[in-house]
Amino acid sequence: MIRDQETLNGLLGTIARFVRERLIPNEDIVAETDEIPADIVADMKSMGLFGLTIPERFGGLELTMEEEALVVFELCRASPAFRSLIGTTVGIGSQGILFDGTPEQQQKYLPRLATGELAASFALTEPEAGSDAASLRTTAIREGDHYVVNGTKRFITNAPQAGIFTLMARTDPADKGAQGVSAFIVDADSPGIGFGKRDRKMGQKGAHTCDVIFDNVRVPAGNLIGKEGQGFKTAMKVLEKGRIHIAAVCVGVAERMLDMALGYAMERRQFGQPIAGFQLVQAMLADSKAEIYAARCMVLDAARRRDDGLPVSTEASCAKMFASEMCGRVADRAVQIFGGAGYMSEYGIERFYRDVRLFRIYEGTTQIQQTVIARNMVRAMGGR
Ligand code: COS
Repeated sequence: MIRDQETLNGLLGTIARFVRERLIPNEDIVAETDEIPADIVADMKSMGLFGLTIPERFGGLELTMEEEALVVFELCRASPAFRSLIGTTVGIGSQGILFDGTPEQQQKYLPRLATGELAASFALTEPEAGSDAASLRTTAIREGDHYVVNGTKRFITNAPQAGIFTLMARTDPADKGAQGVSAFIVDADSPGIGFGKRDRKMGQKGAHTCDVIFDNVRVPAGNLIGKEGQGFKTAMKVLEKGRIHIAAVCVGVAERMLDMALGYAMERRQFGQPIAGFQLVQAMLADSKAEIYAARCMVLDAARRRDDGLPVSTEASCAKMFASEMCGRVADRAVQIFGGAGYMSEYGIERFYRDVRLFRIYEGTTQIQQTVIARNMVRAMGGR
């Protein structure tokens, strides 16, 4: 937790300057090469960005959810690939260890995650288990003091860079649902782990995903997170927090796209004046501004509730659903304001248009968020 406003403002100012001076000038290179330059990765490590959410006693910044959201708003005014580099380590890859890991597991892994020496990935999705996460088929069968893991995980973000995986696997093959699932920490260099080819994606160049194949991988029993059969709940807790984080990502990227659209509308002249003077263009700018503001308020409210220890399942899903859909609408309007130029690569806005499409899909689709929100409403009334 950052204890005073001045220090927080200092951190946010440093990130804003880093985005302006280092990240934005490198966006084209990242898009062309599908890599984040090594010197930028080094800068991100030295700024402590890999340790945003790790407790201070393990060397991290231990930001509250609200502080994390404010940092993410700033960081995401650049291509989302930069945030993605730290995203799984500060988020879904590490938080299971923090929430439900033993003190020994925390001491062993969190300090190296905080410095960026080790990257963490989250291995839940499978070829046949995406939205229906509880149907996963990867097995982890106890043999003496180890579990033997077999199965394939799909679209695993940062897998090529990962030092560890937070893995969800079925320890009770007789149970086909959530109760049979357990969570593990798996070292990425364990014998038997194989990696698929890097996925070729619509956008988010520089952020890497691939299949991870577990072939008789022996995982020490001491790497079980929590108890057998509790892994699905760990995953849900991790994803719930992750949804607030992704909603913050959407706000940051939408603000950047709106800045670009406004800048273009002020410069581009048609019918003898800048197009920003035309009311139909103004409507697109104003709708975007209002929707970003609404999403920003939702993110901060959900974050503060979580910091206060209140349940946020509904609020996290509302924020993720609204912010990601909002981001898609802002991207569409921004391309429209750019007109023909919006369709051309050199203006950069079409890249964001492709990048942000993912936000409505990953870490729970819009339809999953709707399901969670409505189920919570029905259950609160005593239904099922
Ligand atoms: N926090 C803690 N526990 C939670 C929880 C949360 N936010 N959400 C659910 N749980 C618990 C439930 O309480 C339940 O435990 P009990 O049986 O003891 O009551 C258990 O987890 C199973 O929950 P549920 O019955 O709701 O599970 P379902 O299989 O019906 O699935 C959805 C629920 C659809 C919400 C879940 O599968 C999901 O979130 N899917 C999307 C997964 C996803 O985001 N994938 C993206 C890729 S990973 S980056």
